This record gives sequence, C-alpha cells and structure tokens, in this order.
Amino acid sequence: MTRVFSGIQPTGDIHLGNLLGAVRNWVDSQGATDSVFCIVDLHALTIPKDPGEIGERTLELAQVLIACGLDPERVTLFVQSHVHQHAELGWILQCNTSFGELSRMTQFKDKSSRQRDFVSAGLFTYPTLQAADILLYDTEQVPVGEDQRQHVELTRDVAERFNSRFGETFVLPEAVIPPAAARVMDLQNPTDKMSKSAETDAGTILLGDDLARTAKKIRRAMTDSDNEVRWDPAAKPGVSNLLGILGACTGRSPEELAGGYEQYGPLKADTAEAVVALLEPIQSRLGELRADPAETTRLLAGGAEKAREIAVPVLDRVVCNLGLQPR
Ligand code: ATP
Ligand code: LTN
Repeated sequence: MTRVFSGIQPTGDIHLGNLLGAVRNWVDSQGATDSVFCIVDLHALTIPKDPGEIGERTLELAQVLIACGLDPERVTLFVQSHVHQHAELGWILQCNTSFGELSRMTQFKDKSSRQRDFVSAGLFTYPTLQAADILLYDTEQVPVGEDQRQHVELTRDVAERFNSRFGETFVLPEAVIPPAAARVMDLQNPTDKMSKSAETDAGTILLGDDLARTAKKIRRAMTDSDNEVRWDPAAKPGVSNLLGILGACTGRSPEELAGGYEQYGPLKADTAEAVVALLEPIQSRLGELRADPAETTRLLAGGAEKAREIAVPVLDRVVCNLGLQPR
C-alpha cells in the first residue's frame, strides 16, 4: 500500500474548510493507503505561545480528528514531539540544506513579516523539520494544500542531494494537492478562503460551534443581488461557495445542484441543514471524547509506538550512511 504522510499544526480551531478540504480526504483514504498523520506540535513552537497552550491544543486537535472519523486502529495518528527522531533528523537535514534554499520559502517570508517582535530561527528552518517528518516514514505521497507544495519540493531536493552524497537513503515523496473545488470560502467574504485567522468569525464555521449558530451563519451568508442561482465562482462567489459546500456535504456536483434552485432562500436552508447533519454526529462523538481525555492520550501513545516502528530504522539507516560512530 502507498505510504501517505501528512501533518497538521495544533494552532487555532478546526473549521469547515479544514474538514472538507483536508481531514475528510484523510478519513476517506483510510484502508486504501498506509497513512501516517502527525500533530506537529514542534512546528507550532516556531511562533511564540504561552506555556501549556500547544499541549492543550494538541489534545483538542487529536479529539477533533478522531471525532471526524480518523480511526487510530487503521491509521497511525501521533504527536510529533513523542517521536524524538523528528528533531534528530531535522538537525541532520538542516546541515544538508542551504541558507539560500530556505531564504526562497514563501511561507517564511509571509509569516516572518507578520511577526513584529521576534522572528525565531526555527521559523526559518521550519521546512527542514517538515522534510524530516516526511522522509522518516519512507513517504510516497503527501496530501497538502497548494501552499505547501514548495516545502514538499524542497524535501525532494534535500532527499536527492543526501542520496547522491551518502548513497540511497530516502524515498522521494510527491505532493498530492486536492482539486480547487475543495476550497471553502469565508461566508461573509467569499473571495477569501475560510480561515482560522480571519478577523471575525461571522464567516467561519467552527466544528465546535453551537449548531443553531452554525445554521444562522449560513442563512446570513453573503450572496449577490441578482437572485440567480448559478455555479460561477468568479462572478458569483457567495452563491458558488454555498453550492460547493452543499455539494461537498451531499456528494453531488455544485453545477448539478444549481439547477434545482430558483432562489437563495431555499439554497441557504438546504446548505444549513446539510452542514448541521454533517456536524451533528461529529459533535456528539467529540463530547464523548472530551468526557474521557485519558482515552485520547492512550490512543496517541499507541500511535507514537507505531510511528517509532517505522521511524527508528529509517534514522538508523541515515546515521549509518552518514558514517557516524555506531551507537
Ligand atoms: P490559517 O487560517 O491560519 O491559514 P488554515 O485554516 O488554512 O490556517 P492549516 O492548518 O494551514 O489551516 O491547514 C490545514 C489543512 O486544511 C490544509 O491541508 C489546508 O489545505 C486545509 N484548508 C485550510 N483552509 C481551507 C479551506 N478554506 N478550504 C479547504 N481546505 C482548507
Ligand atoms: N507545514 C504544514 C504542516 C506540516 C506538514 C508536515 C504537512 C508539518 N509537517 C509534513 C505535510 C507533511 C502546514 O503549515 N500546513
């Protein structure tokens, strides 16, 4: 089976865009692939946080992922800092990546320009830790959003360079980017993507939101004034976003759905109903998991054990090919 690896940062609350654009694809691929999913808490350290915050959010994110249907029996779900090999390989790869390569990373340019007081060295070397995440598992495919393509390309370049200097060591991974239709837009600002970091949450559907509030946010979604229901993301971003969400929830195409509506009202009502139906069972499972946090902790410990079974021999291979003194 194809080895798949992806990582998600424990920052911010998970929203409908994350669910429909990423997490649901992970859930659907269980069983057909050999998947490893990592909550990348060490990556979250690159931007200053209060003590304890990352730990709390890590547990929450694990609960959300499991509530969304990720099954720790069928995939490997674990926390990055629980598997020391990530940090160790991250250092080795830092020493095989050039300053120039890292300087070209657009995520660094973006994120560093938004930090006023303190730009950590870790924010700059972040992509080498991400490369370690991926290469430690002999990963073939990395499902990520378009914004991460550059980091996966860098990972390939670093792996190729290492292989040519030290002999065949790493499998070369490939980014798998979902189609743009999987992009959920902000309900109030439909030309921007739905995002954790939006200024207000009126256009964002959080997975933990009260369902009555969720339905209300959808009924109040921004649409345009001509009152014609048509799938046309460029000319009619608000209506197309609702059709896209309804389509993603019901497994139908947005174009086909558009033909069934004459007015915005019924489209909004049906979209609200479909989203509530999607979120209801997730919230009820989330409630159970929150009532028993020890269960999630136990599942994560099991995940880290499975992860180490793959990561330890790969790091041994790296150390051996580098020619360090055997341990
Ligand atoms: P931020 O809002 O801070 O940019 P984010 O909400 O984009 O964060 P990430 O942690 O960067 O979330 O992404 C997690 C996953 O969710 C990625 O695979 C990303 O492509 C996907 N994703 C994020 N937002 C959307 C969206 N609006 N529609 C579809 N997929 C999304
Ligand atoms: N950089 C990614 C998160 C991430 C990741 C990974 C994704 C860290 N390590 C390994 C795929 C594979 C982000 O910011 N979304």
